[in-house]
Amino acid sequence: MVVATTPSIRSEKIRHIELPIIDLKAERSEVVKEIMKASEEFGFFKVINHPISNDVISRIEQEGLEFFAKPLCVKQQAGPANPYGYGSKYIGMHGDKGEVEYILLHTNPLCISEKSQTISSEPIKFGCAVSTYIKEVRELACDILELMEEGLGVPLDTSALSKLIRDVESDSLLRLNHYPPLKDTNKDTSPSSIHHQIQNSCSSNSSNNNRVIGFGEHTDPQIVTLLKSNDVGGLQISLEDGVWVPVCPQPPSSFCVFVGDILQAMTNGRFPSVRHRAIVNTSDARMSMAYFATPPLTAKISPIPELVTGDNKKLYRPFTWAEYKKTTYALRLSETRLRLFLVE
Ligand code: GA4
Repeated sequence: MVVATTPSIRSEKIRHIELPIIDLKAERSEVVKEIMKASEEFGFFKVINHPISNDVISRIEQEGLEFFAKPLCVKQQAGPANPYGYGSKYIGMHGDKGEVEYILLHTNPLCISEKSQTISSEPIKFGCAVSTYIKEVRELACDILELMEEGLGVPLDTSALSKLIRDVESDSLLRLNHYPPLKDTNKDTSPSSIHHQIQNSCSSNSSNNNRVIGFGEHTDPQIVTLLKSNDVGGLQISLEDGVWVPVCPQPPSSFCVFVGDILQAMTNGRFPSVRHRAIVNTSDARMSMAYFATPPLTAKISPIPELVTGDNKKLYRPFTWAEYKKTTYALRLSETRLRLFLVE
C-alpha cells in the first residue's frame, strides 16, 4: 500500500520576475514574435484581449463555485475521478496528494452529459455552460497553436498542431480545481495582515516559508494547457532547478498558456514544457479551470520535419499519444516522462 502525505515546503528559492503578457489584438507579426520568444524562454505566457466573453467564463465559474460549495458527501456522488468525475486530495493513482479538490472531464459531449447528471441538480444548465466554454477555449487554443505554427515556419496548410485538437477524436480534458484557503476560519483582518495580503496577491501570501502544496510540481503531458483562474495567487512556474516564479493572477481576464510535453516533442525541444505547481493560499479560495489540448489517442507524435535540420538532430522517437498517456499515468506526478522517449 502507498502511504501518501500532503507535502509542504520549507525555505526554497522564489524569484519574482515579470512573465510575458501577450496582447492578442496587437499586430499579428508582433504577436507571433512574442509567442515564439515566450515559448522558447519560459514555455509559458499569459494572453489578454482574447475572444472568450466574460459571460461564457462566468457561467462555468459559477457552476464550479456552486459545486465546490456543496457538502463533501454530495460532491462524492460525482466521484471517484477514475478517471473522470470528482476527486479530492489524491492526484493520479500513485499516492500523489495535494490540498485540492477537482472535477476532471473529458471534453467529448458524451462524457459531459453523463457526468453532468451526478455533478449538478440542473445537468442541462451545467452541461451547456461546460460545452460552450470548451468550444470557445478550444478555438482560442487553435488560434494560439496557429500563431506558433507561423512562428516555427511550419507550412500553414498542414496545421500540424491545431489539427490535432480540432479532430473529433481529440482526447482533450477540462479540469476545475478548487483550493480551499489554509485558514478557512480564524481570519486575521488586522490592517497589517491586509497590507501583507495585498503585497502578496501574486503569490500564495504565506507569511512564513512553510508553503502547503495544492497541486505538486509537474509538466502537463498534452500539447498546450489554457488556464483561467480567479484573482487569487498560488500558481508558480519553475524556470531553473529549484527556483520558483509566482504567476500573478492579473489581469483578471487573462489566460495562462503552458507548453506541454507533446509540444516539446513536436518542436524537437525548441519549446520546453513548463514545470509548474499550485501553492495553497492562506486566506482565500483559489479556483482554476484548465483546458488540456490533446491529440487523438491514435495520433502519431514526432518532431515536425521542418524543425529537424542539420544541427538540430531528431531528439525524440515517434510514439502515439496512447503510448505517451499510458507511460504518464504509470508514473508519479513530478516525473520527467519525455526522457523515456529520447532517441538513443
Ligand atoms: C497532469 C495534467 C492533468 O491535470 C492530468 C493529470 C493526471 C491526473 O490528475 O490524473 C496525472 C498528471 C496530469 C500527470 C501524471 C499522472 C497523470 C496525475 C498523475 C500522477 C489530468 C493529466 O493528463 O496528467
